[in-house]
Order: sequence, then C-alpha cells, then structure tokens
Amino acid sequence: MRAWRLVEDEPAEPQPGPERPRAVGRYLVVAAVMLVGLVGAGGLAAAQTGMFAERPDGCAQPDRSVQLYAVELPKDGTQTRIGYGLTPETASYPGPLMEMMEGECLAITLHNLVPEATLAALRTNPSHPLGVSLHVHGVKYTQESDGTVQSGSYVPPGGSRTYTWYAQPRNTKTGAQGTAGYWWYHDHVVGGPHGTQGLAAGLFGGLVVRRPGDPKPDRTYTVVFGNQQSINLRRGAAIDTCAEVDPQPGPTCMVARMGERVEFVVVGAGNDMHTFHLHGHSWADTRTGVVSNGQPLADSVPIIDTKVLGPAQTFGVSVVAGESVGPGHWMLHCHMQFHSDAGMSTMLHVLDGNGNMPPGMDHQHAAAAPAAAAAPATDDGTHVHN
Ligand SMILES: [Cu+2]
Repeated sequence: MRAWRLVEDEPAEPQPGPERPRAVGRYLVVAAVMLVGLVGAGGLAAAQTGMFAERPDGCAQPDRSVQLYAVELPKDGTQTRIGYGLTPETASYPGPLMEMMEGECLAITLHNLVPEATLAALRTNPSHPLGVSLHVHGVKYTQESDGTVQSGSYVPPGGSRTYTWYAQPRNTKTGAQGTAGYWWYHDHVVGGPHGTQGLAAGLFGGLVVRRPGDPKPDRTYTVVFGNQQSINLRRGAAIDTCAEVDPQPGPTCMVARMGERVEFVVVGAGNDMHTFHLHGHSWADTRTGVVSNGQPLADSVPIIDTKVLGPAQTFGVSVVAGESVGPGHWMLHCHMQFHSDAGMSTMLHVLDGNGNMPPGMDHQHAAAAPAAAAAPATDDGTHVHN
C-alpha cells in the first residue's frame, strides 16, 4: 500500500497458476529464446506457447487492475470509429486518460467488443489476423504486453487479454532513469502490422506517469494532433462542442475555471509534424511543465507557448487557467498555418469563478479549407458562442 496512490485501489485480479520463482522464470525465458533461435520458429510461436515473461522485473504483482473495452462507435461520415473505454458505454476517442505513479504496476484487461466484420473491413491484407491490442509508450512491459501481431499479444474479436505496465522508478544506484512523463497508448494490430487503421479509427489515449511531489492538475485533457489537420480526429467546429451554459468537459470540450491548474497530454499521431500553441498562457519546458521552486533554474529553463510535435512524440503542458489574462476563449491550435487554416484549431474555455462563460466574448473558428476535405469531420466553417 502506498500513500501517494492517485486513484482508488481495486483489488488486483488473482493471477492464474502458481508463481514461479523469478530465477527459474529467467532460465525459462533464456531457454525459450534459444529454442526459438534454433528452430527459427519466430515470435508468434513463442507467444502461443507462453514463453515470454509475463511481467517486467520489479513488478512481482500488479498493484491495481482496470478493465478496458474496445468498442465500435458511430461512424463519422464514412469513417469507422472505434474507441477505448473504461466501460463499453464510455468508449471515446481519445480513450480514457491513464495515470500511474512511478513504482506502480498496472494490469489492464482489454476486452475486444468490436465486431469481426468491422475489423475485417479495415484489414489491408486478407491474411492479417483480426483483433485489437494495447501498445504503450514510455513504461516497461514484456513481449506478452507488447500488443503486436508479431508477439501474439493481441485480442481476437470477443476475447480479452491482460496487459501489464510497470512505471519503473528512478534508481540512482542502478542508473535507471525512471518512467515519469507524458506518454500514450494505442492499438498496434487493426488493419495491418502497425495498427495504422486502428489509430485512424480512434484507438489511442494518453498516459501520465507522475513522480511523488509532482504538481497535481485540476483537469487533464488529451490533445492528439493527427492526420488531415485533425485534433482528436476532428476538425473545425467538430473539435469544440462545448455548451454555452454549464459546459461539460470531455473529448470535444476543453473547459476550466479561473485559477485551476490545467494539464494537457499532447500527442502526435499519423504522418505530419505539428506545432502545439495555446493563446494567453505559457509554460516551462520541463518534464512537468513547471519549475518547482523557480529561482535557481529560472534562466536555464525556457518558458514557451509553442512546441513542435512529430509523429509519436508526446509532452505535457501545465498552465494555470486564465492566470493574469482572465477568463475567455483561448485558442489552442497547430501553428503550421495551413493546418490551422484547415480547421486544426480549438479553444480552452476559461470560465469565471462561478463557472460561467464570460459574456460578450464571441469567438469563431477558422473555416476548413476545401483542399483538406478528405478529413472525415465536415465543417460548416464557423461556430459562435453566445
Ligand atoms: Cu499541424
């Protein structure tokens, strides 16, 4: 039991079978690798016979377990949409934010509820297996939890599989760097060997690994900059569906009250470079987005309001909503001009202390350029609050 746990514990699921002593397990792994090398059977055969270690060193038992569901969602135009959810009913894109503390070991059981026909339609090659998976960046996992076809670690339609993530802590004796940071998870199987079609359908989400003492945000939003000038697979008005009265935070509504610490998990997906920019706010270009005690490092840490983002890169942004600038509709957009002009732009709505949208602050999103019409999100050009 750790005092710093962020989320209520759920009892760890009992693991099937007796625990093997670790040294024996290692011998088995070594033997398995040698065997595979000798017979040239490849990773798939190894996975099918259960030869890989189930969990990384340091992660004897999961501290916590969660259930995750892959669910087909309503199409966006003609585009298939699939999301991850902590329940089937709450599946979304991006998927739920995963939060871990360094030292924690998390068991995630992924249930594949996506119809077989849907996965078959997304397949780029008829010999490619049908399934979904969970592949994570930044934290430690064994091949059993790699989430790839190559390692056999995916979930066929109707099936489930438990993936184990270990937020390895920093260790000054061994030189281990730790895993604290901003990461993401995604499918690596749907459609082809790299899950490109799964990513395009919505199977991705953010992961934050914190270190004890890190600043605690009041709200966290996952912002995935992707193909076809999209934010979370949407463009223009579709990115921001905040109600004018009592807006509810969600994948298409970024809202905060004055003075709240707002954190963004920023993820690059797809094939393009982007630049994340937030109006009216700036942050420290550190692991956490803040300089903990200011003075000693103040001149060696850049304070920025824009950061370049390439495919699969991730970073965190932490700001105090409206600090010094007040409530308002603060643009958040890609600063590659042709991307923002095509609708890659949304808002952080900073409400007043009573939770109201500030009056008299109409705003508009730029029109989506016709040249980018291949993106699924249709866009009538503008939307206005108030
Ligand atoms: Cu961009």
